[in-house]
Amino acid sequence: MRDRLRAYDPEIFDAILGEENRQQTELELIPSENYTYPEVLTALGTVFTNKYSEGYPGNRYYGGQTYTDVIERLATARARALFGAEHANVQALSGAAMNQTVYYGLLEPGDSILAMDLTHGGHLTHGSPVSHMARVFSFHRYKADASGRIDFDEVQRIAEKVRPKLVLCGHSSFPRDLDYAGFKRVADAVGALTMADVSHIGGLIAGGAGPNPLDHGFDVITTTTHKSLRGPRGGLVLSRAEFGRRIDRSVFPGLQGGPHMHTIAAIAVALKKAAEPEFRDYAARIVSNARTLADGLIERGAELVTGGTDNHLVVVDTVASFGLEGRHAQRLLEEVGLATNKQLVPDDPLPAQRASGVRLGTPAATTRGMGDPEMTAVADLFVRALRHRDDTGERDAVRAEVRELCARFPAPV
Ligand code: DSN
Repeated sequence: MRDRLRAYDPEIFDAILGEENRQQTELELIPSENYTYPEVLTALGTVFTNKYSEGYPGNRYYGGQTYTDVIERLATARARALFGAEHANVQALSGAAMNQTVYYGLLEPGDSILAMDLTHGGHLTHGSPVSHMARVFSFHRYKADASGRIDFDEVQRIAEKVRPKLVLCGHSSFPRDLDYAGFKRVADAVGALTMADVSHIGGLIAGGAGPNPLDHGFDVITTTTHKSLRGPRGGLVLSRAEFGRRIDRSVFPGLQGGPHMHTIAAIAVALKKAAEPEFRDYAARIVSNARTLADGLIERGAELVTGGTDNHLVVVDTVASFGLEGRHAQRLLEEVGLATNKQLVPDDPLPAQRASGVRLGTPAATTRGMGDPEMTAVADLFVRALRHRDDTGERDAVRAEVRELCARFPAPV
């Protein structure tokens, strides 16, 4: 099959080879990225991409659904079992659609949503002013303190003022565990629903390495499937049974058309993998690797947002640590083979395209089999790359060490 593509479209084929080589020879430290399983890639590249399946198993708009129903039933059953959810929808095309379906399904336009401040780790789809969601719903914000603790008396004061219909927690750049019971108490006090977007930490929850909001009575959790879960790009909406029908109708016909059944087949495979005992070990190693990486960075003088991590990521304040804007740090790191991304820090005075920090995460490095010694080495390489940015010899040495580390721990690409 690859030979046919190579012969027919060498430009695309060469770009695929180039990307495979980049993923193999660079160290992926972007916390939202990972290497999926070969079995998932196989399921993705199948004839299910040919099929339209609007609707849900047993109730579709088109015929020919014998096998699509098989995979969607398996995917939803596996998702429910893995997260302990009463209802699962596996059709959301990815994270943004996934979160929109919850807002549209459970709320009315104009309703208030209480969500985390974006510079403190909240996400674009949690009502960033540049998103369409901010034109439809009224978002209000809470923050964490410098250690990452959330003051729930303050959250409650805000909630009493803005009377949210939904209390939303979750993050794309917050290195600490959240106190889900605290959010639930606030929501109950003002009669709001609760939603946690656990996209980054879905794999940690599935593997028992992080708290599960559903254990604290949350109404809905959402997670993308391609981050710590190691699946294909997609989204899960997991909820209490009473919201299942509203969520399903919100996904289809509310927001989306035909589900991507090849993706759903691949999600089902990833969920089967995540239920295996080895995945618990993997999830635990993601967290222990992040702690070792954080310790190594702190020992070398880097300043971390909240001073450390409980999960899979760390945020380095590169302005405070190295006198470098995040965008410049990202470029310098990429030049030596360390893939990171610039990141706002709490109350960042810089815009997102410049940012005062970078975000690092351990899911992909852990997939490569790296452990504590390698995380300490990565902390060292990271600091040397930024501190000795004007020293060509040192930067060449760092680049060579990154390549050697990647060669010793091959990525499954
Ligand atoms: N793009 C993902 C992330 O990097 O966190 C979520 O939007």
